[in-house]
Amino acid sequence: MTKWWKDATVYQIYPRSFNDSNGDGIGDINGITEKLPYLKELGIDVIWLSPVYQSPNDDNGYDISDYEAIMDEFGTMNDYEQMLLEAKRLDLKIMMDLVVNHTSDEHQWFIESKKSKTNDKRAYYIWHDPKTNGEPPTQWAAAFGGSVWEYDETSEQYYLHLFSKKQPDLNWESDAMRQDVYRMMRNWLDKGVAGFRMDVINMISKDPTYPEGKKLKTGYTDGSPYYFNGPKVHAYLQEMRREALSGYDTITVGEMPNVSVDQAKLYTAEERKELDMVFHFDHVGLGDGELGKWTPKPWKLTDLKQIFSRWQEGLDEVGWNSLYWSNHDQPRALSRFGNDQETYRVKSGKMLATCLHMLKGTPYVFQGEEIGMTNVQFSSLDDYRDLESINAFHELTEKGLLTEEEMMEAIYKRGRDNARTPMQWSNQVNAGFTSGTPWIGVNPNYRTINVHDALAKKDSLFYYYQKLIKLRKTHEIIVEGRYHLLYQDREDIYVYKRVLNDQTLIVLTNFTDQTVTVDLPYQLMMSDCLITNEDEAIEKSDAGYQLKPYGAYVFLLN
Ligand code: TEU
Ligand code: CA
Repeated sequence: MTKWWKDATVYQIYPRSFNDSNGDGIGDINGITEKLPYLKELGIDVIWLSPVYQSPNDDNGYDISDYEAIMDEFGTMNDYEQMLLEAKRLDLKIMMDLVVNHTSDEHQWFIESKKSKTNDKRAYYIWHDPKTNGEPPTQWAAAFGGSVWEYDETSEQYYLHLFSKKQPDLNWESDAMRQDVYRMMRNWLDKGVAGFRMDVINMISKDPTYPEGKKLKTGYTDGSPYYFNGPKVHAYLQEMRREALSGYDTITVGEMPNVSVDQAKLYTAEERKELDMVFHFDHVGLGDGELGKWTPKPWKLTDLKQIFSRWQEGLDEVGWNSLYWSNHDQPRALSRFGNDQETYRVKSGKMLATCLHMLKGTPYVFQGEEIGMTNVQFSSLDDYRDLESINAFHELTEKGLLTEEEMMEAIYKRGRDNARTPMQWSNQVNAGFTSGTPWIGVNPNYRTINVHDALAKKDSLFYYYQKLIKLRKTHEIIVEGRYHLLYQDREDIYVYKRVLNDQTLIVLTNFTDQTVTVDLPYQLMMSDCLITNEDEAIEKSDAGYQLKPYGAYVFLLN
């Protein structure tokens, strides 16, 4: 199969917050179809759609009750097929979110499974007897608060849910369950989708002995060594590739919250026939404290560079990288890694984009990133919608681990709703997202940050992304060049080169609001500048090249 996704750029749509076509306050499929020409203009190749399947929305669609139906709020299967047709006409591919570590507890499989120990769907989920004292098999903490085990009165057993109790984990040990999943995947591929982003796919194989984990601050234990990258995960992915994906020219990316470079090599080495690439979490976890993202500490550029370099070098010859600053679970890229104050917002956004898009791998752009959307601060917890933030607020404040003020500050910095406020299309009411009442508040800065204004300004972030996306198509060195980090100990700049045959690409980025000097041994002024966020050519003094605040340049030396 071709490796068309190597020079492709993927754009992530979080449908609920993208564009509402019928005024009910919720983004929908027809809203997406309407905006496909906008995405075409940006120049992306693939759209990754966060889940659009039938769901009771405990976790905004990551709790699926029917994999073969479209969520009522998002429209109909007919709307979906229209969207696919229109995407095809524009030569845009659609990548679906595959959430098969768990389903909703309202999925027919779980409804059956729960009926009795002898039901033929019982083995589709993970059921365990209580300990002799009635307690659950382990004290493992669930990702969204509380225990991973939920007691079921009817059958007097516990079921496992690594996320919320409305997201029971599927039992991948069941052959029948796996075959049903593969069948479902083939149905979507037959419809014409281009592939899958696989939700927490390195969590599907559990240690069958369910050992107790180490104690956490909350009183629960850490079960993660026993469910990440488990004993059969590679066998399952190879089987999935054989039985669901082979014969289709797909793009696959595995979301992997806990993965090392060495493990990623196993997941993505071509000859092993598992996945094309993975999303690791190393850079988005920078600054995590003892309560993880809820006790954020400042992060260091040298650490970020070390992380990216480890992945660039590690997957240089084996496997392939995916590149991202943000997604629907993360704060906005600019607020997290750049500078979201108006003076430097667009400029630092361009710098971040340069830094990421010149790396080796497939870049992912999260909706709104291309216009420089920022984090939001709602004054009341009532304005938040994400179960992760809401549950953590209650659990951590009730246990006295954080004050309410500290928790709100943490939500402002790292909460998932930062990424989920509506896409800002214009300076009209509700940012042009809906004519009704949006399901989550619009970021009040839509009056200055919106698509309409970005399209009207030649030097906007939007057109800068457009140019970066195009460069990848026209310069093989951006796709294939070998990566080398320069100035690894500097806390202010990220400088690297890419080398292919006799060509060298130099990427210079300043992560600070100060002018800094870099003493490079290259005649940059004489070479081609492929892209920069500055109005002027780079200047050289006796001390070296001058990089202004958040400045970025890319040079091609032949
Ligand atoms: O995310 C997996 C995941 O690890 C995150 O939920 C993470 O725990 C949290 O967001 C960061 O603290 C995937 C989806 O992307 C996410 O939206 C879902 O909630 C989750 O799986 C469950 O399906
Ligand atoms: Ca709608």
